[in-house]
Amino acid sequence: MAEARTLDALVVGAGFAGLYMLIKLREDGFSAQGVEAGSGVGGTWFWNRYPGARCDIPSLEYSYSFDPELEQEWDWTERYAAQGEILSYIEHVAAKYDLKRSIDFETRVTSAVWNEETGRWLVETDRGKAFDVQFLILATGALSEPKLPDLPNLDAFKGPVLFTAKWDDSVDLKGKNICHFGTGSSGIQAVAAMSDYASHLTVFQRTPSYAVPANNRPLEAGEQEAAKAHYQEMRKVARHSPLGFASPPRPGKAKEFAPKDREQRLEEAWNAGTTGLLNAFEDLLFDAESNEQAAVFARRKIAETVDDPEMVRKLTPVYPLGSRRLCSEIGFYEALNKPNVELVDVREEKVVEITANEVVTDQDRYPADAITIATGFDACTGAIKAIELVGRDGQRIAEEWADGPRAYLGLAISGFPNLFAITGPGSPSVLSNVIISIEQHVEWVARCLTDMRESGDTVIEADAQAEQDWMHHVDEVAHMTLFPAADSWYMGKTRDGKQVFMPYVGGVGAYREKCDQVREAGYEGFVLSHAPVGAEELTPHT
Ligand code: FAD
Ligand code: N01
Repeated sequence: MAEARTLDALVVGAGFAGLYMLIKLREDGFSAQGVEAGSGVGGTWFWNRYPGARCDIPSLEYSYSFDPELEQEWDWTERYAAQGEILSYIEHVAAKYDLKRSIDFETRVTSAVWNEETGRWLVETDRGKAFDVQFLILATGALSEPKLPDLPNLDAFKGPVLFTAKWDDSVDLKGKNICHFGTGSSGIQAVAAMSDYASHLTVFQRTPSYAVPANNRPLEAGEQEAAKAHYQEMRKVARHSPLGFASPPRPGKAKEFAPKDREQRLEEAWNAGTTGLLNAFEDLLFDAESNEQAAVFARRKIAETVDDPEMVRKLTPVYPLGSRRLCSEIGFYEALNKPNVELVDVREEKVVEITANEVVTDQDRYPADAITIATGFDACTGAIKAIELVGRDGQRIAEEWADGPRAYLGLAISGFPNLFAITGPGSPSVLSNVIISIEQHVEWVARCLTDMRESGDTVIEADAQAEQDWMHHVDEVAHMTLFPAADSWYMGKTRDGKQVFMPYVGGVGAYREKCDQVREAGYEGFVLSHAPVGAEELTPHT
């Protein structure tokens, strides 16, 4: 191993989170370096180049808010930006702030070990580079570690196998017979796009999604200018809203509306784009009866769009609307009406084997020139657990989190001092406009580091009891909603198969206030010390 480079901070990941963290650290005068497994910046938007990929939060909101000049100089072309445009935006930010010179690309952090003697992390990479840093900041993404499907004998397949989460856009799928797996947000977008050019497309679905038409369109003349004129007010509303959007849920409980009025409001919300539907009434994620009324509406929309009743049956979800991630679609249901597209429900028709050129089920054989896979991510914890992370007393993160993740405020982990997880488990992260949540975390961490520099504290660590109380609160709040009613990737699993809800559903605004209060109270629930000493000598700041 090469000699370790000494720095104040190492930032792992160069997506929206890592880039902003680097900007803040530089601005605040810390020596910092970024490390990124990919060959470029962008994170999600670098890797997920599959056809149809785009965001489902309006582009004017799914963008950084920290730099008013950036807000004014960047123009979006569509209401919901496509992957390529978001990547160009991130590239623009990296160039504007001259960030690439501070990032090691094509370099993966493989291990990080806390050194009790020095109060620092020794970080190693797959390129033989090492870093000796005071602070380790994991901007590794909540949706960056792909989950591979359990397809028997996939290695035997001779054609291309493409994963949406690591898409190789040099492979031409036009005119090909494609077998596709997975119908979550990524799969739905990819299926709609591929149906236009595949000679045949067989879609293997395990769990149907609720998908709402994106109603994407080019931004109209004057629309962007109007938003830019009051951008900061819009961002302020988003920062203090439940989900990080500029338009919060409409007041009123669905079940208390007369059927005709309820229907009208749902119709308006349906036509407003994906984020509109769950905002149609204030109680859709809390009240089973209200939710079912909206779910019946969404199921009827599927039945009205898809021609074949047998397909409608397979496509109709039975779990509460929004308890799994609501998807955004542009032509997905219409794609299933095309003569070149068929749908297989793998719960009814089990995949038993992949051969050199087919997918074989217990009922049929499906020829394939290519296989495409959108089976999701090891969400919220996967990228962190993939690092050999060793904290105090040899504690290993994979072992510590085997019964579900624990992190105080979703930011810091007891036993792992001077380490911060941007949008970690226990924070609003994936249940919000993620960029709003990223900015809040990055600014909090940067402030914490400057506070420590001023106070002379060199080590900060989450207090175990505060962490336990926080995770209890995360669980309690989740169980006040309908989220736990479905089996979804929001849930982590314990060793004995119990489910643990990972993101914080208490709201972006309330969470921000809590983090600010913690800081104002002298980092309540953290343990700070002036020197690299053993845990038993530290004084809790409670
Ligand atoms: P990422 O963008 O995931 O970046 C993390 C980076 O860390 C990756 O580049 C990865 O290579 C790198 N990394 C991880 N581990 C290591 C390691 N050990 N060593 C080196 N590098 C490492 N959110 C929304 O709010 N709205 C949307 O519309 C939306 N659309 C999405 C669409 C798709 C297809 C996906 C997958 C996610 C979407 N999300 C959306 C969530 C999205 O992930 C976040 O909005 C945001 O881009 C996350 O940024 P990040 O920097 O936190 O993480
Ligand atoms: O992943 P997913 P994703 N055969 O986990 C199924 C964001 N995002 O990449 O649930 C057939 O949602 C699996 O079934 P089950 C967004 O936050 C946003 O699509 O395990 N199917 C599931 O249905 C999103 O939620 C956008 O029973 C198999 C599906 O594959 C998150 O990223 C776009 C299977 C995976 O769905 C993840 O989305 C894209 C098998 N063997 C992503 N194994 C926007 O538009 C699993 N499945 C904003």
